[in-house]
Amino acid sequence: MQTLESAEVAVLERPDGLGELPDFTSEAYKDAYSRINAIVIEGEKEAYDNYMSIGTLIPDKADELEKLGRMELRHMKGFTACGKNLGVKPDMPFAKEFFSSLHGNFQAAFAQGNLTTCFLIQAILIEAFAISAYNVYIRVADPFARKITEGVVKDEYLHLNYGQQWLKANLETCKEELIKANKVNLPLIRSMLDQVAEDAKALDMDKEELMEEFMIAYQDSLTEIGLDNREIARMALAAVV
Ligand code: PL3
Ligand code: FE2
Ligand code: FE2
Repeated sequence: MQTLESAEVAVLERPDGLGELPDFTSEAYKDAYSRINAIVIEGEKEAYDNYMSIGTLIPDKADELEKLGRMELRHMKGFTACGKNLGVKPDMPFAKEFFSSLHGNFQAAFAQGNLTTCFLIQAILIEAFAISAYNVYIRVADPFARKITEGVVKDEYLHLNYGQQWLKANLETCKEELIKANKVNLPLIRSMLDQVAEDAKALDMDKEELMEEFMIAYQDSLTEIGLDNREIARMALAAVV
């Protein structure tokens, strides 16, 4: 596949009119992209596995969950193409390590049949993290990746919504577990964001913007699930204390 070379690339404007897009051919950009691209590919692959796992715990919803899972595989392929298009090799061992704590917590919850924690980790925390990252990335991505990411982020809202609906329908019995699982796992998302911030910056993605987008998706989803403002504030505080 043909890759981009500096000489061929004209300076492009951001779609939001806030200046120029980064130089997608620079070594600094490609180096950071090798880790970010791997994180996204690994995240989509694990999302597929997680929805398939959740499906085994709710047999009458297994078909729906498999549909969500298959969307994640499409996302994975899309982001793989984005890396190829820039001539970048994704650093997959880095990405596996990046997800290992959260992955371990999902696996432990799944082994105990703890659907509340599984849905919180995959459908709320990971999807809100993905939504925040993709929304910010769309503003600074190369045109090829922007198109792909715009399609993906629409699906991620469906996934967030799916988790919300399940937690909402079961809130009476799962609220305590939800709050407990959030206390353990939201700090992991926070530290993942801290770890990725420098590489994200090299792609012109601002950390505060990422946090802002995350908080919007996260708090909206807790509201939708049926928690009140005080409960949401308490839960969100787990990210800072
Ligand atoms: C589930 O649908 C998706 C799981 C992926 C989570 C990825 C989080 C990404 C954080 C990295 C920030 C940069 C994003 C750039 C996008 C190519
Ligand atoms: Fe996805
Ligand atoms: Fe998703």
